[in-house]
Amino acid sequence: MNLTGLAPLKTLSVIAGIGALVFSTAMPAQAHLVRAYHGDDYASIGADHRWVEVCDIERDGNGVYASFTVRGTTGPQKVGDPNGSAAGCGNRVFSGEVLGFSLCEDVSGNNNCVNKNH
Ligand SMILES: [Ca+2]
Ligand SMILES: [Ca+2]
Repeated sequence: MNLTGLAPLKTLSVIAGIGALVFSTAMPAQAHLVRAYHGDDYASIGADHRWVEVCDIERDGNGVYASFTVRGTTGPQKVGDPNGSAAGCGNRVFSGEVLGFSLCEDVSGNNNCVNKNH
C-alpha cells in the first residue's frame, strides 16, 4: 500500500477548503435583501437594511439613481452611480433602516422609475 501518492491530493483539498471558507465569509457584505431591476440597471438593499447600491449597467448614456426611503430621515435620499455604466456601482450606508426605494433611469424630461419596498 502506497499512501505517499495521496498526500498531494489531500493538500490540494485542504487549500481548496480554505479558499471556500474565505470566499463564504466574504459573502455577507455582498448579500442583498432586496433588489429591483430597471432593464439591466438595478438597485439593492443589503441584508443589514443599511447598505445600498445603485448600478448603471446599460451603456446608453442615461444615468441611474435611486431615491431611498430611510427611517428617521425626511424626504428621499438620492444615490446615483457616479461613473455611469463603467464598472462599479454607487454605494452608501445609511444610519437608519432603509424601507424601500424608487429606482429611476435619468432620461431627460421622462424619468422612468420602478418602486420597491421590503
Ligand atoms: Ca445607463
Ligand atoms: Ca457604474
